[in-house]
Amino acid sequence: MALNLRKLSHALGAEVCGLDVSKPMSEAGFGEIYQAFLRYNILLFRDQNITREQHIEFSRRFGELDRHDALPRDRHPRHPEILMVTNEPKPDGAPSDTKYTGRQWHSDMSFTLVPSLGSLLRCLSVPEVGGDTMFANMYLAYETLSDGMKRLIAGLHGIHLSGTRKIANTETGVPRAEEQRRINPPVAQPVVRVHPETGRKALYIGEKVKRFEGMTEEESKPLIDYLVAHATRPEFVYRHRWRKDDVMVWDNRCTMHLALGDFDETQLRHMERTTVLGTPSGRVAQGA
Ligand SMILES: O=C(O)CCC(=O)C(=O)O
Repeated sequence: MALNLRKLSHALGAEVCGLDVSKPMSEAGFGEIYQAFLRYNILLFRDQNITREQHIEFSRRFGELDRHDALPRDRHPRHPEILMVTNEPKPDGAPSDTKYTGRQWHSDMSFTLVPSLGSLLRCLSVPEVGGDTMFANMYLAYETLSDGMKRLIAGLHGIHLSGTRKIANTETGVPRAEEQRRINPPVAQPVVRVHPETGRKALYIGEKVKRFEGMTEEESKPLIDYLVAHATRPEFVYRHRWRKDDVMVWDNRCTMHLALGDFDETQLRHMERTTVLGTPSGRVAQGA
């Protein structure tokens, strides 16, 4: 199978044109997709009118799926492999628990000891305008730092928090962020990660990083802010405008992403995500 690829931006991303992900695919055929995934870091498949089961089945080709025990409130009640990302209010009219998912630059599950290999997001409904997702190439972010900065961050670990959302659990009144941190204590991750498959170094940082291990928040903040601003310079970023039935897969080991909240909240934005388990990384943070 020769893949028909179209680049999405200079920094990262490719569209795989004319492929139906629900159709049977040989090992060799999927191997080509996986090589493109490693090369372009995000892949887009358009016009995938698929079921949840087909979404899960295709995702399993990338590896074992997370059942989202770290985010129990956000998963689909009958399909634990699917994480809801929706602003659709609950049947009683309360706001969706996942209304603000992804509103900070992050890499999925970085606040766990098994951060994700990759995520596959399926678009079921988008607002008339806005609600795009931005992706940043963290290889380029690392490689374009000065040698001095590379030396400075080489041994650093960032403390990643699971939730910073202010929305409260409507049953208990406990803020979501507090609830999530009870399940997921803060985790220290290396600021520079070696991609386990490509061997390339990538910056592993984001807006869920509270401070560096062994340093105060005050001391850490300027450097965290600098690294996030550097990594999200326009030349390292792709901005995706969603269409219904888009499926996007991204490599969490060398990208980070941000869901933009720039749309009319009365309009439905409904996405569903599967999360592929990665390799162990990091350690539970001490004294966080
Ligand atoms: O809704 C989006 O565009 C991205 C969601 C997100 O950040 C995530 O699933 O981690």
